[in-house]
Formats: sequence, structure tokens, C-alpha cells
Amino acid sequence: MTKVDIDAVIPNNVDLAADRRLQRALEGWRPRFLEWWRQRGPAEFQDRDIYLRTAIDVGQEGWSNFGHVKMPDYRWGIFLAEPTPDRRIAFGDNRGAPVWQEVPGEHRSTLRRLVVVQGDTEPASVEQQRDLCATAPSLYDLRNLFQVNVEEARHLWAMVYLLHRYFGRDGRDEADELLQRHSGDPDRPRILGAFNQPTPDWLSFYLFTYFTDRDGKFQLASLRESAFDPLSRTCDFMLKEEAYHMFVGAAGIGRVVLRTVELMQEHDTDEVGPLGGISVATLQRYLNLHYSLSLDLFGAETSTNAANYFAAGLKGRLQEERREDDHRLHHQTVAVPDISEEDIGRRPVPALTALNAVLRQDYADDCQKGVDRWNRILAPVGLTLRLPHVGFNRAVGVFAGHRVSPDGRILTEEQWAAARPTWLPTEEDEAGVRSLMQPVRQPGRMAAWIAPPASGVHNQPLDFEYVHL
Ligand code: BYC
Repeated sequence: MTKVDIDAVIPNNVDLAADRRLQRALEGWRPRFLEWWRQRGPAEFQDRDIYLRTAIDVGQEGWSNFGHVKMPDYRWGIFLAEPTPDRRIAFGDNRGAPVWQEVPGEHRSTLRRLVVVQGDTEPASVEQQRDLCATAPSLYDLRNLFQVNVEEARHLWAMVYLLHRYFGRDGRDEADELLQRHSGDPDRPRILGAFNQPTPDWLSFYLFTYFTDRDGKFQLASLRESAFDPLSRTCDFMLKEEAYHMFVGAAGIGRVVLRTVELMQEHDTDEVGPLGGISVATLQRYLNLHYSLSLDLFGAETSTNAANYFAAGLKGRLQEERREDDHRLHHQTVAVPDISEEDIGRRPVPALTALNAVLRQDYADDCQKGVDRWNRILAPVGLTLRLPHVGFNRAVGVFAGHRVSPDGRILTEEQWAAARPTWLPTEEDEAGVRSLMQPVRQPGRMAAWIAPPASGVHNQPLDFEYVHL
């Protein structure tokens, strides 16, 4: 068991005090981080006390505490899950060998790239969500937004620790650049597409935390399998925090759907927009957008990058050890989605190159579970939400450059242009949703377009003062 140093400038369980150079380097990065947080983090409420969860340990018997804290004083720490004794590489060409505690020279630049891509998404999401605090539908939701934000910032710390500790000078430079790229910046954008899209309203926020944070879950779960043990242990602990972010999304959409159903039943109409709600048609269009953007985050269906990561032991599959195959994948094939001018189908490819598609399918199955839950809420009004076809609105992989309808038909450019407003958010949708985004700040009160949550945070009542105003 590594001791937790909770009172250090940077709380940690990696014995930072024993490595003075590293400690100084990270303490040197900290003011730049705080400056970034002030400029790019939540636009308001920085001087208010917020009821937040803070990671303080990694053990079974409680890894966090809850209390009111001002966000700039949040105790962002570095925590790695407990090591697994005699852990072995579970997949790839080195399967069975001991995992690595240092970065092998031949994998240095590839691993650094993976850590940088992962690290880049964390501050990106905070930047995307910066202005949402002005329009939160309740204090409960406002607090949840900040919870997500401070923990994404802790995940940035997690990756910055790896960069500083294991990648020398290059790593330190990359850590600085994580604060210099910005979401949507035309000159220095974030690395992955979805992280340069705005999150302009709370409907988008819930969909982002449902769909895009769920990509985070699947990517982190793949990196948790890594032969590079510090990365594995870091991702393992990040996944604990990530679960709540996806809950915020799943429950948030569920509450929107519930309110929509109430309004439909009360007024006997599908058109709840004029009544201050969000119609199922609008919801579906927003869902289509966020799901398709998130599918792009898995990369192309066939990828030599993914094959190389796997063969080298850098990035595995979800729950690698529960899979019943040889974990090397040199001789298997897998059918992946494919499209030609006339036809959408599947095509067999070497399993090693199909890892992005396999992970994406696991992700799609997981996404479907939430949709099923929302549809149970919708059942009384006889409507349903659906995940669009994997080829719909895609910019990465085989479907990029093709026009595919949500039900999986190939379209001409004209057909696409004509039908687009029925499938993706229109200006009218956006204006309607925007008009609903009026802040509600009395404890326990809720905006009219969303139902209250089933319970408060950490056994607190719903009318608790989650944010001291
Ligand atoms: N946008 O070989 P391919 C999270 C690039 S979210 C732009 O198919 P590969 C979070 C790709 O980099 C999880 N570029 O891709 C959520 C490659 O470029 P290079 C984040 C893209 O490498 C919410 C080229 O296209 N973590 O944690 O197999 C809030 C060829 O692509 C995109 C990770 O992603 C795109 N969408 O897979 C907060 C894990 N897709 O190298 C946080 C680490 C592909 O040829 N990253 N490209 O110049 C990875 O594992 C991989 O980099 C990817 C791509 C899965 C992203």
C-alpha cells in the first residue's frame, strides 16, 4: 500500500516527496494550471462555496470526502489505484511477461501520444462547459456541473503526472501544451473532433456526459489494460470518478424525458416546445448529433495504429482477461461495417486491425441501455428514442464522405440536404432550447423543462444549499 500524502501541496499516493525534482516540476506546472482554470474553467462562482466530492484515497473503505469548497481551492491530487502484485501483460505479443514500471524506449513516443490524446480531452471538456453555470436549471445541477469540471481537471493532473514522471523533457513540454490548445481555437484546437464542438446548453451537456464521457469510460477501460502499469493504475482510479459523470448524463436526459411526458399528458400534445418543454423530436435530433460525434472518437474501423497499440501491449480491449481467445489476434478475422456506392454491409478484416470497431460496438451496446431506460419513461405516450445508424453523420472512418440516414439508407447529397433538418438540431431547435435556459437558483427549485432528480447528492436533501450564493 502506498501512503497517501494528503497535506502536500499536491495531494498524492505516489510518494512525490521522495522525488524532489519531479515534485518541483509539478509544483512549477501548478500555477499555470490554476491560471488556466481561472481563465478557461467555470465562468462564474469561482469565489463561492460548492458542495464537492474530493478524491483523497484509493482504498475500498472510502476514497473521497464531501464538503463545501471554493473551486480554485479544490485539492487536485494524483492517485493511482493499488498495484496488482505480479501483474502480467494480458494481451499482445508480450502476453504473460511482467508489466512495465518504466516506459520501454521503443514505445516511448507511441505511449506519449496516447497519454497526450487522453490528457487533451480532459481540459477540453472543462473549456466546452465554461459558460453553462450561467443557466443551470437548479443548484443541484449547478453543483453537478462543477463536480464534473473539477474531476476532469483532476484527470488532467493524472495525465500530467505521467508525462512529467515518465517522459522527461518531451513530457514536460506536452504538459504545457495541454494548457495551450483550447477547445474550438482555430489556431490551436484540441486534438479530437468532438472536443472542439461547443456545449451551449444543458441539453447538450447531459448528452455530452452521457455519450462523450462514455467514450471516456471505454477508452480508459482499454488503457487500464495497458502493460505500462502506472497508466493502467491511473486509468483504473479515473474510472471511479467517471461513473458519476455518466450518471449525470443518463439521469439528466431521463429527467428531461419525464418532464416532456408530463407536459404531453397534461396538454394532450406532442408539441411541448411552446409549453416550455423539449419535444421528443428535438431530443432525438440532439441525440443523433451527440451520438454520431462520439462514434467518431473511436477512430477508423480498421486501424494499424490500433493494431500496433495492441500487439505492443499499450492499449487492450475492454475486460481483456474475460475474453475467450488467444489475446494475440494474429489469426482471427472480424466483420466490420463497410459501405460502397450502393450498399452498406460488413467485411471481414484481420481482428488486430478491427479493434476500434470492436470497442465501438461495445460502446454502442452500452449506449443502448440508457436509451431503453428513457423509452420506458416514454412508454405512456407511445413514442421512442433511437440510436441512429453507425453511418449517420460521420466524419471519421469508412462512413466519412457518405450520406447515410438514421435508419441506415444511403442518400444522395440532395436527399441528405432535404432531410437534414428532421435529423439534426435546427436553428429553431437551438433557439427553443436556448430560450429555456434560464437559471434557477433557489435551493430545491427546478426549471420547468426538467423533472427533479430522484434524490440529492450524498444523502443530502434536494433543497440543500449545494452552492452558497
Ligand atoms: N478526431 O488509426 P485511426 C474522454 C486520428 S474521451 C480527430 O483510426 P487510432 C473524455 C488519429 O489520431 C476518451 N482525429 O485512430 C470524455 C490518427 O492520427 P495519427 C479520450 C482523429 O489512433 C469526456 C488518425 O486519425 N481518450 O476521456 O486507432 C470528457 C488515424 O486514425 C479522430 C482516448 O481517445 C477524431 N475523432 O484511434 C472528458 C484514448 N479519430 O496518429 C474526457 C487515447 C482518429 O495518424 N487515444 N483521429 O496522426 C486513442 O486511443 C486513439 O488516439 C483514438 C484514435 C482512439 C482517439
